[in-house]
Amino acid sequence: MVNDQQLENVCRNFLIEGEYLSSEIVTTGHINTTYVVYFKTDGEVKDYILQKINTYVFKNPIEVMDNISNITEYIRKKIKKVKATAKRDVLHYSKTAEGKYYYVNDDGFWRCSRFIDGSVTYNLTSDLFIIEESGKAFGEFQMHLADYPVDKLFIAIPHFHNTVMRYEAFKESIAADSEKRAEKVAAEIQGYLDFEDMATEMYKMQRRGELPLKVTHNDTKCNNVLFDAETGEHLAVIDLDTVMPGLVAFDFGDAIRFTANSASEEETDLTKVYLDMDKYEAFARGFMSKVAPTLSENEKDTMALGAITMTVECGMRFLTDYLNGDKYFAVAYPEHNLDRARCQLALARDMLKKYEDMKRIIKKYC
Ligand code: ADP
Ligand code: GN1
Ligand code: MG
Repeated sequence: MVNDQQLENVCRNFLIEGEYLSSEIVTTGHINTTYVVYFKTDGEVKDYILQKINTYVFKNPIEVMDNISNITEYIRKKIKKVKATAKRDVLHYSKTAEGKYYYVNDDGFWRCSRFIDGSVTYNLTSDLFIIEESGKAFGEFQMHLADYPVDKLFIAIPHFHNTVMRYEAFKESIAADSEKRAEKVAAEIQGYLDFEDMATEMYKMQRRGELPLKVTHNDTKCNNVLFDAETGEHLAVIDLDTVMPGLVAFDFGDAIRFTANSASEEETDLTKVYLDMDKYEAFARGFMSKVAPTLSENEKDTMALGAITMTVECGMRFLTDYLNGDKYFAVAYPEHNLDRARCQLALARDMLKKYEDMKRIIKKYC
């Protein structure tokens, strides 16, 4: 943890003026460390988001920031063609005196953006309007970047949604068993191994040329969209570190596993964990309203499989991290990653039961 003095110092390096008031830590994300900092300028309170990038996860943070500044600029230009201002629709990062979008000190690698006025995020919501809006937000995001020059994209985390490699890493962690935790979680390990054929199918289809790579977000949790606090309409899509070539259905699926879960990703009472079909349909309606016209038959047919794949992949990543000693995801207690892995497994199993219904709903919105 860094103190107020240190946070203020970082902000000054991003040329923020005025009187430093206070800060709060934001704990929704599992990767970066995020603070809201408040300043007073000309009698007005202004808030900023200050983030310390996790350089264990993002090994090339400078390239990641180049990506993000290029992407946000690209989206800003598109929005400005149809709207007077893009202020609340896309992130705006601050520069240092040297014109850089990052600042490095002994504490780490920092970036700073304007807090988007009147915005809120949700970790869990039953409001179907909000859920449909989040579908529209991620669908629109893909459409904005549909013609983005792919060769300009830096690959922040190679093989991010390569489920074949994710399974290999999982099996290596089981074999190494560095924390002596494997025996205790044998049932969960078997549960994930049972999904291997299904959860690696789409990656194999892509390799065979049956599914195209497009510019995707790759981390489509509901808390990576900002919503207008009053109207609930979607504003900016945030957390752009993982924008890379990927499968459309993986963006759909990752959102479903988070947003259409009846419970939160952290739920430990597994009787509360299931795929909520109303939430599923609301997200599908929003997302498909933006992307459906651009999809091939294979893409449409694998949308629901994308949800099962992302649920299995995410849960297996939590379990892998648990076996490795919790090095990747931030944890609040020793069994945290195991609890998260159990929650995703319960959800994946419920999706399997509802698979035909999930596919039927996609067809309805194609
Ligand atoms: P992480 O990679 O750790 O998930 P995020 O970039 O998603 O980090 O930020 C974490 C949280 O901080 C978000 O879920 C959101 O609540 C808040 N947040 C981030 N950027 C902004 C912003 N520009 N305006 C308002 N809230 C923001
Ligand atoms: C991480 O950064 P955050 O909390 O939005 C992770 C995602 C996982 C998610 C699970 C770069 O997302 O891949 O799906 O946790 N991001 C990275 O909650 O690994
Ligand atoms: Mg996030």
